[in-house]
Amino acid sequence: MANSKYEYVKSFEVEDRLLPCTWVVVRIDGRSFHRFADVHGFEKPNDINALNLMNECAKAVMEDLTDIVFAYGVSDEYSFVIQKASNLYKRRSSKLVSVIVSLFAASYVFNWHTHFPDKKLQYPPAFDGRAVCYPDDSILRDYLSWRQVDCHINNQYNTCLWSLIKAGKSKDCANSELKGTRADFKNEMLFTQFGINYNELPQLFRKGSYIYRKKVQNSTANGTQISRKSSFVVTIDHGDIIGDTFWKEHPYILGAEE
Ligand code: DGT
Ligand code: MG
Ligand code: MG
Ligand code: MG
Ligand code: MG
Repeated sequence: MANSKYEYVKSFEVEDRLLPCTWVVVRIDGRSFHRFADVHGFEKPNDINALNLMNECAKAVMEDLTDIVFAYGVSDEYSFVIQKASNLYKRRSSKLVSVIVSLFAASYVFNWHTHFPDKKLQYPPAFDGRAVCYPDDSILRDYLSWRQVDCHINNQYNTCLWSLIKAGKSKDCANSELKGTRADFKNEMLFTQFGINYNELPQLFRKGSYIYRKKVQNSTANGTQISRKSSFVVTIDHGDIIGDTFWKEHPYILGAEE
């Protein structure tokens, strides 16, 4: 049925197609997770179960939306990188963001009980989301580095803060003790006062998590013939993504020739 008299209302819709041929990053972030973490008694500063749940949700999003080539997560946030050439939802920002955010939130509720078998979900969590275009690989790498540096700075600060609080200091007192201090001071404080070697804390806490489609070679023997095929396995890891090493080992993620 074409053209009812009501069709004109479509003209009120705004165009929100993201720039073509650019990396699209959709970042989602837990809404008021400060409160959510308190209500659900998350371990401070890092709750392994909560982080694993975030990772499982991000993996579910990546497995569903194959145009996502990489994801990086820390705390209550996750960034999803959609390949430059993608035409998913005609690159409409509102569609991409709403599908990713709702799939993530639904997965969070769906998978809650496997990570917190003894804790009842007290209320439905929500996530916000936004999409940003980055025009080239180097700026995309800088975006991801920005998030991983943020992870490090926050984790180092929070590790010190909660060590002081667990040792009996008030939150205000612990905050003022740390105010304006440098990284080496914080590492020294953790080591001398609390016997914590910062660099030996789990990579999950210090570096966050990334998910990518790892290329694996499968060899199958058929008589004397050996045929090799490669496939991609969605993989979670917690290493450094600021330096070149990871990207040189997996050049296919950003689409460069091997
Ligand atoms: P927003 O994002 O503006 O709605 O507000 P929040 O409260 O979500 O603030 P945000 O996203 O800047 O900070 C994340 C909060 O989530 C932070 O206050 C502490 C909480 N959080 C995230 N991961 C953990 C965790 O593993 N353990 C604990 N205890 N809290 C966590
Ligand atoms: Mg926020
Ligand atoms: Mg948040
Ligand atoms: Mg956050
Ligand atoms: Mg529809």
